[in-house]
Amino acid sequence: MRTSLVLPTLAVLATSALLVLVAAACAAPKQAAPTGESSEVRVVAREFSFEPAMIEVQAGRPLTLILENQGAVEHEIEVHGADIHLHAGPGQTVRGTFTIATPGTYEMACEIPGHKEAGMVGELVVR
Ligand SMILES: [Cu+2]
Repeated sequence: MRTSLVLPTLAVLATSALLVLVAAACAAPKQAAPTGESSEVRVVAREFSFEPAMIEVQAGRPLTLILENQGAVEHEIEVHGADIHLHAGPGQTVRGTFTIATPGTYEMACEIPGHKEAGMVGELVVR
């Protein structure tokens, strides 16, 4: 007669244990962002500007630069002093990941003839 009592008790215990596990999983804090996480910056190019015209990033950290060309002609981003160059045809979006080790203020410009002079310049600030 004892088994008829023991079995339901075990079933209840097992269910409770499962509920505790599920609750613990739900309450677990969100995973912290790993160090060295890349940052993503989107720059919109059109005739004849960059938006934003100033980008701020952290030295030694991967930067994914997205160039979205909303203009009617091709545009590019070249960062002088850093090995960054992206080129996008009209309506195109291109991306590249770069890491700049040295803090400083770098000039970025569209090097399509005449575009820089027309206002396609900006600054990349590395801190
Ligand atoms: Cu341009």
